[in-house]
Amino acid sequence: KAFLDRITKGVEPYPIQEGKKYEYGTAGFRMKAPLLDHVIYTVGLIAALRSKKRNATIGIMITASHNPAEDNGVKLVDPLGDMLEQSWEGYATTLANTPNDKLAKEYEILLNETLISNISQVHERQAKVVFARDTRASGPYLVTALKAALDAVNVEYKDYGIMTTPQLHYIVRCVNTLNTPYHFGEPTEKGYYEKMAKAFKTLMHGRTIQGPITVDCANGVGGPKLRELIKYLPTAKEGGIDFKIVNDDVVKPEALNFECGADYVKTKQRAPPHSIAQPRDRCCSLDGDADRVVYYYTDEQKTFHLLDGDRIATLGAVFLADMTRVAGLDQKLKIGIVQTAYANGAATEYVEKVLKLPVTVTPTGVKHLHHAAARYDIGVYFEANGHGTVLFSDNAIKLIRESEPKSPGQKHALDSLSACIDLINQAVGDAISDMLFAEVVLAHKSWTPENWRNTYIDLPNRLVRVVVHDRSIFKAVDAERKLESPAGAQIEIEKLCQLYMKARAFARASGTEDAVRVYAEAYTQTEVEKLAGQVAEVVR
Ligand code: NG1
Ligand code: ZN
Repeated sequence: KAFLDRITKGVEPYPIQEGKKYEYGTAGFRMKAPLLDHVIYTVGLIAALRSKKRNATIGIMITASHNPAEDNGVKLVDPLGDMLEQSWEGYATTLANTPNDKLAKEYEILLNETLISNISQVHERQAKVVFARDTRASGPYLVTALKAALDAVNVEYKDYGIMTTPQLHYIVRCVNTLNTPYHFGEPTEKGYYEKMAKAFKTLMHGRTIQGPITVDCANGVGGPKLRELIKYLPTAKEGGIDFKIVNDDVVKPEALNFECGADYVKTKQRAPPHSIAQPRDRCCSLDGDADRVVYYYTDEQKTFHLLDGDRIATLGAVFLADMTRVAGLDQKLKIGIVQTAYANGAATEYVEKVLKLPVTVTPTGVKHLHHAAARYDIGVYFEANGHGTVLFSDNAIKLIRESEPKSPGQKHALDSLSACIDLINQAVGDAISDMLFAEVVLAHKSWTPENWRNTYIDLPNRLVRVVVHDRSIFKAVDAERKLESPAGAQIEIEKLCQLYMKARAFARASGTEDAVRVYAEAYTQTEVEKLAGQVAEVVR
C-alpha cells in the first residue's frame, strides 16, 4: 500500500517531541506552536479516516483561541459543523502520540478498526477536508505540515485561509448540506456574510439602537472579519449599528489577546486598559478566534459591569419566548436554557422563577451544552465565559417556516423567528453572530446595557485557579458540581458553604490547563473571597 510509505516519508520533517504527552481535550490539541507540527500531521490523517467513515467533508481549524500568541492548536469539525464526536478523541490522541517510525502502521490499525476492515467501498471513498486558521504567525507553517498529511493519504482538500472558528464550522455544515432539504447556506465567506446580513436586516426593520457599540476584537481574526461583515450591513445613518472597532491589529502578532479580548475582560473583570469607550457605552469583547463574546459597560463611578454569557442567554431567551408566544407556538415549542455549573446562581434563579423556563446543567465544554440544547425545540446554551448559541430543532424550523399567520402581529413574530434561525450560527457558538443577536434584542426592547443588567443582579463570585500535584485525582460528578474523589473533599466544601449566606462552591479539574478550578459565590464580595480561599485550601 503506497500510502503507508507516503505517510512515513511525509512525516519525516515533523518528528514527535520526546517526553511530551498529547491529549485531544475540550479544545482539541493546544500547546506552544513549535510542538504542534507532528500533532497536526496526525490530525490530517484522522480527518481522512473520519471523512471516509462519515462519507462527508470534515473540517480542521488551526487556532489557540484566547491563548497567548505563541501558542497554537487544532481541532476537528464534524459534518454538521459540530465538535468531533467524543469517541474519536481517543483515536486522535493515540495517533498524536505515535512516533514517526510507527505512524503508518498505527494509521493502518485505526483504518481497520474505524472503517471495518472488509468493507472496501468505505476504504475507497474519497476523503474530503476543509480547513482554515486564525491570524497566528505559526499558522502557515502548520498548514504545510497538515497538507503533507492530506497529500500522503490522497485527501481532496480546500484551504479557506484565515477565518474565524465559527466561519469554518459554517463552511463545513454548508458543504455537507448542499443540495439537501437542510441546506445551511453558500459554502463561502461571502455566503456567511450575506446570510447573516439578510436576517439581521429583517430583524432590525423599523428598529434602531441607541448609541454606538465598541467592539474589542482581541487583535485577532474577528477584526478583519467584522469589518468585512459591516460592508453587508446597513450603516448607522441608515438605521444600522454604529460600530466602533478597537483592538483589531492583526499585523503585530504579539498583540493577539494581549490585554484585550473576551478572556481578559472576563477573568480580570475590567475593560481593556486603553478603552476609548465613554461611561455607559455598550462594549463587547470577542476572543482570539471569535467564537466567544461578552458585553460590558463602565458607569460614571468607573465601576465595571460585565454582561456575560449567562446574560446573553437570558436576553436571547426572553426574546425568543416572547416571539414564540406572539406567534402562537408556545404550546408547541419547548424552550429551554442550558448552563454549566459556572452560571451565576442569580441567572439560574431568574430563568426558572421569572422567565419560567427550564434549565439543564451540563459539564463544562461546548459539546456537552450543545447536545443538551438539541433536546429542546429552541435550546439556548451559553457558558458564562461567552461561548454559546441557540439551536432550533427541525420541528421548530418547520413550524416557524410553515405556520399560517392569523394576524399582522403573528406574521411579524414568525418572520422574526425565521430570521433568528438564520442570524444565529447554529453550527457552533459565534461571537459575531451572537453579538448581532444581542444587538437586535436590545434594539427591540430599547434597552441600555444598564437596563439589561437590572433584569437580575449577579451574586458576587470568584474563580480561582489552583495548581495541584496531580489533577487527575479530582473526579467530579453531578454536572461537575460535586467531587466524588478525593474522598472527604466534598463534605468539607459543603461544610464551608454552610458558613455563608447564599453560598455555593465547587472544584473540578480543568480540561484545558494543568490545574484545578475553584468557583464560589456568596451574598457579599467579602464572603465569597473568603469561601473561595478556603475551598482552594481543601484542594491544594
Ligand atoms: P476548563 O479549562 O476545562 O475549565 C475552559 C473554560 C470552559 C471552556 C473551555 C474550552 C471556564 C471556567 N472554563 O475549560 O468554559 O471554554 O476552556 O475552551 O471558563
Ligand atoms: Zn475561542
